[in-house]
Amino acid sequence: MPETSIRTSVCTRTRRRWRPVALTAAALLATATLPAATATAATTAAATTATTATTATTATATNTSYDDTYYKDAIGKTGASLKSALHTIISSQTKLSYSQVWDALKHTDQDPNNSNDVILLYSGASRSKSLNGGSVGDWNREHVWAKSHGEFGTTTGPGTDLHHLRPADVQVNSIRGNKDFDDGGSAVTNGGGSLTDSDSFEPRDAVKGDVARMILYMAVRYDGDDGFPDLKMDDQVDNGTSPYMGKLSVLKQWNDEDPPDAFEENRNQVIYDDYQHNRNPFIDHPEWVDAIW
Ligand SMILES: [Ca+2]
Ligand SMILES: [Ca+2]
Repeated sequence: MPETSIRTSVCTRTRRRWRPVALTAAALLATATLPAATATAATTAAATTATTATTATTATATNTSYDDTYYKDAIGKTGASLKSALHTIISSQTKLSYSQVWDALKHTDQDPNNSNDVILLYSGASRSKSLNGGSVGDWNREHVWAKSHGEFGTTTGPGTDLHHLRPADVQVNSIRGNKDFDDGGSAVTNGGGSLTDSDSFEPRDAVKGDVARMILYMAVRYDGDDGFPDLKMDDQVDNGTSPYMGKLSVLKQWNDEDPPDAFEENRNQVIYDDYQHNRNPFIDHPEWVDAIW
């Protein structure tokens, strides 16, 4: 389901279309231009999500196009040997400077319905590409694996890796801070349905799986063999500046509940084709999450 289509389902669920006071002008525009087929897909996905709330599901491959080439040394493996094979595969990459990340995000996260805008990760809002910056109303470069977890900063490396960098509203990004991910909390102001409490952050439903797959990519890609910290998963929410991120059990659940959609698959392809030339294996093969962890 494209990130923008969540607004359609919200609009539909309210059944109060004569008074869409909560919808922004951008959301209304996106809704108006959404293809009927996408709206149907959104409805189907919503129904699927409702089902998975009570039924355990297992993620399945969404893209096997690279199995005979890019992933050939990983196919058939599981556990630590799969993780090791994937680490070797995805570590071959081009690296960007932190300033180059601005222009790359304008490409990878472009609003499918408005080429002048990017979609903001947590809020789901569509915002002008030109509003990149650090002021209220701007969007900035969110490190989904908080850069303080391992203190890798913004020098070229994990701090500039597009696979976990996303446009985010400056204020929402500040609220997320360096919190680990977990369910629960109260609504984040302008957070698009995201929740937070004192020690964790829960993104809106439409990007829960995206967040999980970004975090797990980082844990596989950065193993301490390139001068940067060995990033690891744990099941805690108080990791602070240690090179850990949690909660693994919740992220695994989010991976199952929110499978890759066209927006997420497109940005993986754009990063592979035009920027880093490596892929996030968990977007192509979400089932590899359970195969490793
Ligand atoms: Ca919490
Ligand atoms: Ca998603």
